Amino acid sequence: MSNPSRRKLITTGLAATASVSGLAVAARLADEYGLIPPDSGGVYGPGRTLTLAAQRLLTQNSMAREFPRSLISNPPNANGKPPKIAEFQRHLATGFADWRLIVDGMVARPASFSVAELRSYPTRSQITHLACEEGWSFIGEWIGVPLSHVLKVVGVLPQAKFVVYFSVQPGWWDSVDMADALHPQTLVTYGMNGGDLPAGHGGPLRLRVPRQLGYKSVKYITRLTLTDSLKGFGKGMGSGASEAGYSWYSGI
Ligand SMILES: Nc1nc2c(c(=O)[nH]1)N[C@H]1C(S)=C(S)[C@@H](COP(=O)(O)O)O[C@H]1N2
Ligand SMILES: [Mo]
Repeated sequence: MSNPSRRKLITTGLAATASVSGLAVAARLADEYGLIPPDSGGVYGPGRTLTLAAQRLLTQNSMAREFPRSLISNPPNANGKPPKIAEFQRHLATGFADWRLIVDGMVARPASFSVAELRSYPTRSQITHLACEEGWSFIGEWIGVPLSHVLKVVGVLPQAKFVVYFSVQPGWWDSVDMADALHPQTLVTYGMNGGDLPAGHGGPLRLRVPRQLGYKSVKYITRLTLTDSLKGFGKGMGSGASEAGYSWYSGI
C-alpha cells in the first residue's frame, strides 16, 4: 500500500475484531481491492472502515438483481417533486435542450455533454430495485449510458480514485469509488420505464447506482469530477448525505 495513513486506518479498524495474524491478511486484501473510505484522515473511524471493507469484499464483483418487466412497479414511487429553483424550472420549460453534464477533474479530456450526446452513446437498460433508507422501495427500468463509457470518452487519469457528482439541487452531491464508477450497472440515466426520465425521478439526468441505497442515485446531475481525494469537497466526508448523518457507502 502506497499511503501509510490509509493502511494505519484500515488496520486500526480491522484490529477491533481481527486477530493480529488476521490483520496482515486483511490489510493486504484492503489494499488489493481498494477498500478506502473517502477520508484517509480518519473522519470515518475504525468501525465504519471495517464495515466498508467487509461489504466490499462480499460485493466487489456482484451485480444488483435485475427483474422481469412484469415486476415493474406501477405507479413508481416518486420521492420528491422537481426542484422549484428557477434554474431547474427554466430547463424544464425548454425541454432540457441546454442541460449539460460537465466532466472534469483528473481526466485527459474534460468535456461537457448534452443529453442528446449522451443518448447517442451505447445504451443499457436494466430493471432494478431502488430502496430508500426510510423503508419504501420500487422496481423500475432505468435506461442510460454506462458511466464507464462516459469515463472512457474523457480518459480517466490513473491517479483518480473517486467520482464526485453534483446535482443542480443545492445540498445534493455524492461520490463513489472507482469500483462502483466502473461497475457495468452504474448508469448515467436519461430514461425510465420505456420513456424519458420524468422530472420527479431525476430527469433529465440521474446517476443510478443500483448496488447502493436510493440516496446515492442523485437526481438532476450537472457535473462529475474525478479526484484522488474527497478532502476538498464539503466537509471531506464524500457526500451531502454523509454530512447529514448517512453512510457514505450504503451497499445493498
Ligand atoms: N437531487 C436529489 N437526488 C435525490 C434525492 C433528492 O431529494 N434530490 N432523494 C434521494 C433519495 S433519499 C431517494 S430514496 C431517491 C428516491 O428516488 P425517486 O425519487 O426516483 O423515488 O432519490 C435520491 N436522490
Ligand atoms: Mo431515500
